[in-house]
Amino acid sequence: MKKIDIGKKILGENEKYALENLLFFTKKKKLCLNIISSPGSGKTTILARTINELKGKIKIGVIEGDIQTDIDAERIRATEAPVVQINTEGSCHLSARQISDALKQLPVDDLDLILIENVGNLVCPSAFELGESGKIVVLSVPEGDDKPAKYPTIFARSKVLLINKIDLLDGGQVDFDIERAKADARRLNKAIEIFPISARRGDGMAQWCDWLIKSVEKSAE
Ligand SMILES: Nc1nc2c(ncn2[C@@H]2O[C@H](COP(=O)(O)OP(=O)(O)OP(=O)(O)O)[C@@H](O)[C@H]2O)c(=O)[nH]1
Ligand SMILES: [Mg+2]
Repeated sequence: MKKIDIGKKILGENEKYALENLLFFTKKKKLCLNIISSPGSGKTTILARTINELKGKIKIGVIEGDIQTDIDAERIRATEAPVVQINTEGSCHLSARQISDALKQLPVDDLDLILIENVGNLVCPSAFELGESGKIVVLSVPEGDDKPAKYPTIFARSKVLLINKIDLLDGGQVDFDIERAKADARRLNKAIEIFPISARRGDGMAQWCDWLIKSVEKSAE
């Protein structure tokens, strides 16, 4: 009996669209970042705060990926940034084809930066390239400082690690050794940039936004 490797087939189709997306972003000189984390680590909160802090400096469009609902797109719409919601209907990650379709609904030529919020999951989205310029991994302190060691792939593949909810470290409500998380992430990925932030209170947002501005400028060269 002939064995069909379905996993390989899906990746093959995904890689074709990912390459098309990558060429699209390169040709248009746009930066596109794929934001990946566990559910609830603060991706949408970070996106909304980043958009508001960069108003007048960088024009940002957003692609929201969720299994169901347009709750996150509504939160982004409140910032007045253009946004497209994708519902994956059960799938634990976005696909490059979904991004290709969503791009047709965004005013890409008027944007400097496209931010993709992937489905909340630390594992599956790291295996599916979307054609993005880079991945951003978010780890929030209540999840524990051992996550880079336990889920290495996404930390090894990301350009930036945002350690979010550092406001919760005040008063010792949460045990999280920032130095341990940083050291483990750097062991996996020497080049990774790390920004400890609080999307709620604003700590570290200036450094993260500076990195975004510089990266957008580099893409536009
Ligand atoms: N204390 C604190 N809470 C935060 C911070 N950032 C986000 N939150 C809270 O964390 C919860 C989840 O935030 P979201 O932004 O919805 O997280 P998400 O990663 O987009 O979640 P999914 O899209 O469901 O994966 C919300 O109650 C936020 O208010 C932060 O910096 N500090
Ligand atoms: Mg979200």
